[in-house]
Amino acid sequence: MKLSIRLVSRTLALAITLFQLPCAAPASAADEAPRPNIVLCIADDWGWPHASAYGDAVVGTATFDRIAREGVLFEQAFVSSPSCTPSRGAIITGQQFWRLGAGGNLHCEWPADKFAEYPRLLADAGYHVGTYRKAWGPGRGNPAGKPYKSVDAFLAARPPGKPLCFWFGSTDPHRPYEQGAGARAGLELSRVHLYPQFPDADVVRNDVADYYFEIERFDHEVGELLEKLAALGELDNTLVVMTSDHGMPFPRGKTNLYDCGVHVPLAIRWPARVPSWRKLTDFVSLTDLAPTFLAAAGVAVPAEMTGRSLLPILESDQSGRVDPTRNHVLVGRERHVQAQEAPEPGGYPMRAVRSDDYLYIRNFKPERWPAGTPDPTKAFKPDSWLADCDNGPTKRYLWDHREEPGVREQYELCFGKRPAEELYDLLSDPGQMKNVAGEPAYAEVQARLSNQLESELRALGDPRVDGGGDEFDTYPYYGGGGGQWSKR
Ligand SMILES: [Ca+2]
Repeated sequence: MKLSIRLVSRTLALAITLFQLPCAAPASAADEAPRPNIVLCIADDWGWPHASAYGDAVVGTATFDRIAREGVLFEQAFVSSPSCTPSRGAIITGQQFWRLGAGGNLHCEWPADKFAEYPRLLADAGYHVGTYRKAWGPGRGNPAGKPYKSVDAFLAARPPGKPLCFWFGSTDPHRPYEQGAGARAGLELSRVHLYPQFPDADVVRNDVADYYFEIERFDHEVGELLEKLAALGELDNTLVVMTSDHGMPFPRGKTNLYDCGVHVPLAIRWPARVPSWRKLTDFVSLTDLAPTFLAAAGVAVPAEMTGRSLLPILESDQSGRVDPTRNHVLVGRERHVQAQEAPEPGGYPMRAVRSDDYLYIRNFKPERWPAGTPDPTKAFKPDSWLADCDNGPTKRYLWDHREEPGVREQYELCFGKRPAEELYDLLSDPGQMKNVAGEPAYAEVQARLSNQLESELRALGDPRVDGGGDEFDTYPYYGGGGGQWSKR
C-alpha cells in the first residue's frame, strides 16, 4: 500500500514537473522586467575608508550609507590607476589603463574609435546616455557621453520609453579646498582619519576636514539625484553605483599604489535584482563596472574587456567573499603630470598586486622621483616641484618640516626615491609604511608575488612587463605649463 502511494505521488510529481516546464523555462521575472537605468555617481579623489559606512567617525555620508544598506557595500574596491584620466578611461572601457595607449596618461588625447566603450554600447542598445559635470578627462575627447548642463536637462531630453545611462561626475573632493571649511561646518578635528604618513598637526587635521567637507557635499548631491529618480518612480529599477576615480589628493595617496591612492569606496544598489544589507570582501577593480553595466542591460560584453561582471556576486544573497577567485587586484600608473626633472618628460611607471595579506609593487624606473623632482637648493615653489602630489597644506607641512625627526621619515616615504621592488605585510603593517622587500623572511613571498604580477600583466598585454612601455613617456601632454595645477 505504502509503495503504491509513493509511486502514485512520484508519478504525479513528474507529471506536474513536465507540465510546468514549458512555462517555467523561457520567461523569468528578469526577462520580463524593463531594462534598468544605469547611474554612475563618481567623486573626484575620494578615498577609502572615508565614509560613515566604513566606520569613519567624522565624515557624514548618509547617501552612501543608504546605498550600502539597501544594496551592497564593497570592502575591497580598487581603481585601475590613481590618476583621473586613466582611471576614468579604464572604467569606460572595462580595461586596465595600460591597454589604452595614449589613454593611459593624464591630459592625453582619447584614442577615439579604438576601444569598446560602455556608454556607446548602451546608446546603441537604445539607452538615453549623458553626463553631468566631470566625466572622462582631463584631456581631449569625450568617450563618456553627451554632457548636459544639469540633471534635469538630461532627464528632460529623454525620448519616451528609453532607459537611462547617466554619469554623475562631481569635482569634489578634488583640491583646492576652502581652508577651514571642515572646522566651520563642525567636523571634529580630533577624530579625523590620518594615514600614518601624515604628521599629526593642526594644519593637517584641518586639511583632512576640508577634504571631508567636500565629500559630504558630493554625498548630498547624490542624495538629490536619488530623490529625482524616486520621484519618477524609477529608483528601484536603477543600478546605482557610488564610488570615486581614486584615493585622496594627499602625499603618498593620489598617484601612488598604496591603499591611500588606489583603494576607493564602492556601494551598489539595485533592489529589483540585488539583495540588500550585504558587505562583500571580494576584490573588485573598477574595470569590472563596464561589463556589469552591459550584463545588467542584457548587452553582450566584448571580449576585449578585461574586467569581470559583478552581477554574479551582486545577485548572490551571501556576504563576505562570495567568489573565492576574487582574491586580489592589479593596479598601476604611468605619466600623471610632467613632474620629472627637465628635460625628462616621463612619468613614474609602476604596477602592483594587492591581496588580503600583501601589497607588492614593481617600480620600473626607480632612478626617477615618484612624486616629481624636488629642489631643496631653492625656496619652495609649489607649482614646479613634487608636481605629482597636488598642492595643499599637508604637502606644504611635510616640506617645511622635512628636517625634523619623525616628519623626515614621513617626507621620505612620500617624496623620496624608491627601490625597484616594494613589499608590505598588511597583517602587521596595514598602513604600508615598512618595505620588507629583500628581507630573507619574505624572500619566498616576494618571489611568488613578483612572478604572479609578471604573468598576469603579460596575459593582460602590458607593454611594461617585457621592457617596453616607454611610449607612455612620449605621448603628447595637453596639460600645459601651469595648467597641471587646475582641477584635474
Ligand atoms: Ca581625480
